[in-house]
Amino acid sequence: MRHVRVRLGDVAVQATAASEPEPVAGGQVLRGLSIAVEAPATPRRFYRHGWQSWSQTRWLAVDEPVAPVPVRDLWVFDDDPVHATAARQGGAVVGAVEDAGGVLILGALGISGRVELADGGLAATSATSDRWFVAYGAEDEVFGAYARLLGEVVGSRDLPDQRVWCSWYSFYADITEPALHKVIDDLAGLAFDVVQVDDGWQRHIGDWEANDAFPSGMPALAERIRGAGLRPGLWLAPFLAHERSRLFRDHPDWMLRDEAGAPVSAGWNWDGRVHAVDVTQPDALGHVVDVLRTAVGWGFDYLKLDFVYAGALPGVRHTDVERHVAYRRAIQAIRDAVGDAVVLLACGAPVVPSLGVFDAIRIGPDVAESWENAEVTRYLHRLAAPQARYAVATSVHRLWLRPLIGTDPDVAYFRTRYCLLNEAQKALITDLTRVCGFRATSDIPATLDQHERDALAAYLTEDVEVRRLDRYRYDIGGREVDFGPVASAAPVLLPVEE
Ligand code: 9PG
Repeated sequence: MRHVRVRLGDVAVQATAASEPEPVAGGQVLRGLSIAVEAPATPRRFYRHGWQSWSQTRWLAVDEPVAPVPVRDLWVFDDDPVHATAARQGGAVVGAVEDAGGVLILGALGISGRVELADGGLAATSATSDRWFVAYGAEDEVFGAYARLLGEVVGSRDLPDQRVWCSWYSFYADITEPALHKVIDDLAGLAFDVVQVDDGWQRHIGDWEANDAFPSGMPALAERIRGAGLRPGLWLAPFLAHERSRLFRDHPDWMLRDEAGAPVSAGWNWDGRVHAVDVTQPDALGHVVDVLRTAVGWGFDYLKLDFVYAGALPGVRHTDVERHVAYRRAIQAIRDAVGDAVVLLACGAPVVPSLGVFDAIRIGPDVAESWENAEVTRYLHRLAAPQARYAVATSVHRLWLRPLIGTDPDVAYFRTRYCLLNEAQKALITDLTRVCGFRATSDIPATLDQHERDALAAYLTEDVEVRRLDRYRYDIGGREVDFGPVASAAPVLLPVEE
């Protein structure tokens, strides 16, 4: 490690690295598994980039206190559990500080790393990448330059704008064959591309076969969707095994283990504990790949792969590779098996390790038919829990990913029934889907009144141009939309009472 001087446009900053800086388009590259860069002026804000889809991503004030999630079982849903109790603010792979003159970015040219707010600058470490991009200037320029380089290193994929009907945010897990048939029929005349069947069709988390609510089976459902002129989409959580699944019971040797030999927890959901499949175990990976090949064989060529952070959790693996490398090899094996024509949407996914393999990724937590779950944020410090407000806030801070992958900000709402969002809140979510080029809803046509149905129909066929004006303001078809009041507000996080 040595002290080096890094010239970044008009300024020069001090850094600690293993090498002298090497100039690249838009900035410099520093080498080392551990790097520190001083900001040219006193930082005011820190850009925290959350580890996985749902993880809080935003510009924090530098004096915002660190507020860990006090419940261990929730860590995996919120961020990288390895850093859940870190003393400093930090994020995954890339970070930045903003001062009065511009933005200093420090980002790994690789799939993993941690960037923390340090005294007067940024400090970073990585187990997989010893090359870091550093630049100083306007936010869109430094993030744009980083995205281009990252794309060269990890890859990117193009996805045309999508128009998706997804079952989750109306039916939740209570989907049935007749209910979906009715929706498919009622979607006639609405210009959707995809009908994506979400959670609720499977026997169990891990047992990826149709349950009793789908008596005709999954191929018949795919055919029904295809017959309506739509692309069949299916949700799976292929790296999870519920404690009561057959997968977990029959294949204990396929589970990721901790140092003591116990199966690693991937969280608590579906009324029980879920465990992580060890995707480096060849038979386990072979099984996962078979499951997805089977889903494609049923006729589904749009797959939403959810809770896939489970492939990158810390633990003892069959093959001793870094956890993000394990994840990436597994998703690459899936891509190789299903081919390029299948759309793969990542959800609950470590973001940068998903680039180049997935076509699209959820870039924020779940929306919900209510704006905010104040207890959950205040007392549990959870910004990754389903709530529309933080879904918008996190997604807005991930738009720099757009050149590398399709960006899914979750669904828009056109309905008034079964929805507590007000018109302004619904409009803001809808505008975000326009910026993202990913139009989705779960609204059941039969619950919409004529006016709402017309609005949905127009939304699906509209051709609007979107132009970024600044960090939070966009021109959307001639209207100026400001995400700032929602995206930049600091959440109220109360201290945990002893
Ligand atoms: C299906 C859902 C939908 C949704 C996904 C994902 O933090 N949490 O506890 C948490 C639970 C569920 C969740 C996200 C976060 O939702 O994002 O679109 O597919 O699974 O179960």
